[in-house]
Amino acid sequence: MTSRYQYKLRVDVEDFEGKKAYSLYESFSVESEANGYKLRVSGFVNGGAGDSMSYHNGVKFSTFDKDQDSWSDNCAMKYSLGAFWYNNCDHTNPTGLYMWGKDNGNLNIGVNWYHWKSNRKTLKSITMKIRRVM
Ligand SMILES: [Ca+2]
Repeated sequence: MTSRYQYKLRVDVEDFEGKKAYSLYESFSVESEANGYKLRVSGFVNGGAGDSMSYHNGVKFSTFDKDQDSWSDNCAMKYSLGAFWYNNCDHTNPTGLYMWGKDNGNLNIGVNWYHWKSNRKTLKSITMKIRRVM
């Protein structure tokens, strides 16, 4: 998918109090459909948000109807309610529910970035941008 060139990833996070931070990853790629769109992300640089993506490195992409996560159950359907590179299950959930800053309950259903605001606090936005480097 992105294997022909090399890319870096920038993630911007924002909470409902207007605070912002970011994280950079010097290398980002996604493997082919045959490999389950496995995520390759490395080279973390801290822009204040902390590293909540490395936990997702090396896992396949999961959706409600395609469980490729590391949990015995289905993260997308039973825990995070999104679609992402779920492991067991997530440190960030950018496609989770928009909850206007309300806390997640015992699940992780909202938009969150664990290493910035914990997995309880839901965020206003998480923006992921990639840029070709080679
Ligand atoms: Ca599973």
